[in-house]
Amino acid sequence: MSERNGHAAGAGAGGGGPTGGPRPAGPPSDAERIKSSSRHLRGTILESLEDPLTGAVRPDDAALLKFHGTYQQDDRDLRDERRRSRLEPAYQFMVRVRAPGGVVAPAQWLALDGIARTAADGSLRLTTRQSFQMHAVLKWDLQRTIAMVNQTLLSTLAACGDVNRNVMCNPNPHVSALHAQVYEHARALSEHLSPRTAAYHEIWVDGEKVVDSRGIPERAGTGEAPAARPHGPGGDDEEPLYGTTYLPRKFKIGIAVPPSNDVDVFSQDLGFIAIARGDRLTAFNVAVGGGMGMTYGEPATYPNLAELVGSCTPEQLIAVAETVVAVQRDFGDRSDRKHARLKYTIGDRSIEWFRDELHRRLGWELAPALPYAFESSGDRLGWTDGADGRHHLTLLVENGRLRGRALDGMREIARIHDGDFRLTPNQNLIVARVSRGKRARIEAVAREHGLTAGEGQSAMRRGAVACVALPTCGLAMADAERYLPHLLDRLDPILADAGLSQAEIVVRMSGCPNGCSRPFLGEIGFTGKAPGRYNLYLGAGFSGDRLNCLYRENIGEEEIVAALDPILHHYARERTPGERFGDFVVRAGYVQAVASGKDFHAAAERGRAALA
Ligand code: SRM
Ligand code: SF4
Repeated sequence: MSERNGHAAGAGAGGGGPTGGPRPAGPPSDAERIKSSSRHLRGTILESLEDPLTGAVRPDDAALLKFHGTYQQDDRDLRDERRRSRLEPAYQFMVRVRAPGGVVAPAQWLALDGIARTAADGSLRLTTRQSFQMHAVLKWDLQRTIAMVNQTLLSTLAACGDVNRNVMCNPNPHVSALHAQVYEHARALSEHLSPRTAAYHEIWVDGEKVVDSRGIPERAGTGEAPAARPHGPGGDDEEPLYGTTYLPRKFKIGIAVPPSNDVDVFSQDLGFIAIARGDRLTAFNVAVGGGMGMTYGEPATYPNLAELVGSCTPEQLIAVAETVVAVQRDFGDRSDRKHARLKYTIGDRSIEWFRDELHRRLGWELAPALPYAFESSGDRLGWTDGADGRHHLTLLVENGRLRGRALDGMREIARIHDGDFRLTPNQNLIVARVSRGKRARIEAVAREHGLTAGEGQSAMRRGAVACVALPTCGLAMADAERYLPHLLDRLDPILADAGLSQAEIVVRMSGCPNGCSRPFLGEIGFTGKAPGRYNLYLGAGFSGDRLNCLYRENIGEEEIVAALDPILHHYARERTPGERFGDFVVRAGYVQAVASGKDFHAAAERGRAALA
């Protein structure tokens, strides 16, 4: 790597917005102070965990805990009641597991199932980045819970925080030799970009209290305070890539294997598109600067799709990823967290600047991007046959939540299964590599427990994705996971009436504009505004290659149904052969085509003007 963390030198600070150049450097945000004084993520987490007077941790430690894969939350359904009873909020922790490509073994499934039942709220949440979340873990159980995750040879380190997160990858490694090769690259990337801090093991795995008799944190067993040791915990070389302040913001990588764009490769900070000759992986196209989150009323924030900057060989993949991360580390905005993702670093300077900087640091140039074609971003539910004679069953998990009978069913399957499990980017679940002898039994157990491939349901429901939102998410403005099934109950009869029950229309709902369900890539997208009220977006590309556009703002259920009913009927009547819903609503003039992230708000304005 040619350059070290330069944020303090003011290289960061981007962001003059659409028209021009990086913003002048502002003072580092509070998050930067917390990171830099944390001695590589140690902070006072251990003391916070041991404080018997509260179910919460200290605010700085709550920020640091994210890097360790856990978020402090409180049950928002209970907030008012607890306030009235003069009790502190019902503090609890969400624990997120990191599993590159979403792959886990049956023994790991059983261990996570056990944790969900004994330490969490009895559910397992499959996430939109192919990971697991467990909710409602109490502070007193946190160390035990994370230790148990590690005992299964999984980790929570870097599941959250200002680092590279779970590396996504098309989850069918056994369908072809190509997928298997790509999965190995996802694992290697995940490992290479993992933080190196020893704090994680000290706190969660070794379980030792790392505070000396004076209350000064030290590395267990050395008797030496960090300040005395330049290269010990907290020393500069503990994190060769991330340095003492890690990245300016979260960083996400996904690898797509065409024709599937299930990982929504253009929503990633760094997206790779596998290019193959037959079953042999030959190259990766490289796309940079994607992201979904924005803030209402702040047009300088916007969702964005990553742009292609070239291609590399499989052997060059890690060098490219590390260098992209390093550029963002050194130039990302460290003063305004709403402006700190790679999409703004590039947006403020230009994609040409970024490519030049990447090439300069690599010392060689990416080759031109290679041709590829995506067909869809959805999952193929039901049974598929692998090249190795094994079978794969993709089950529909509504909004990724497994509890009750469905969770019991999966436990039964894990007990008999000798292949593995794969979480999909659409929150579904693949029972992968099922041997011929076990296929009938697994299918029977699934059926007995109501686990299906969505037979008999509308195609819209089979492909729908909603984020967690209420009651656990502290940022939610409206329900998503708990509400989307109900809204689909209202839309299903309209689809049936229009003859669209089996039309694949991508629907995504998020409880706020942070976009955890990637709602701006929904042909129909919703983001929460207030309880029961949503923004409605239309017109994304079916395979995740165009952002959608705001169609109606802050509307409730009746208005949503009233808005969509005529459009769905219009689509049913007047679509051209093969025309996707997202393309139709643009052609029919319901919304404008969004050309890029910087055009996202302007396109909505153009649409309003056109309708006025
Ligand atoms: Fe997310 C924050 C849940 C995928 C963009 N996300 C959160 C938090 C941690 C709320 C918080 O900060 O307090 C949510 C916890 C809710 C809860 O109670 O569990 C949360 N995000 C999720 C998950 C569980 C949604 C789901 O239903 O599956 C997904 C976990 C993924 C994982 O396993 O790692 C999840 N989040 C995403 C995605 C989709 C993706 O990565 O492909 C996005 C959009 C892509 C992107 O990053 O731009 C996403 N989450 C955000 C943002 C907005 C970031 C931004 O740049 O503006 C936030 C808020 C923030 O970071 O400040 C956020
Ligand atoms: Fe929470 Fe908003 Fe993410 Fe939904 S989109 S999980 S409401 S942060």
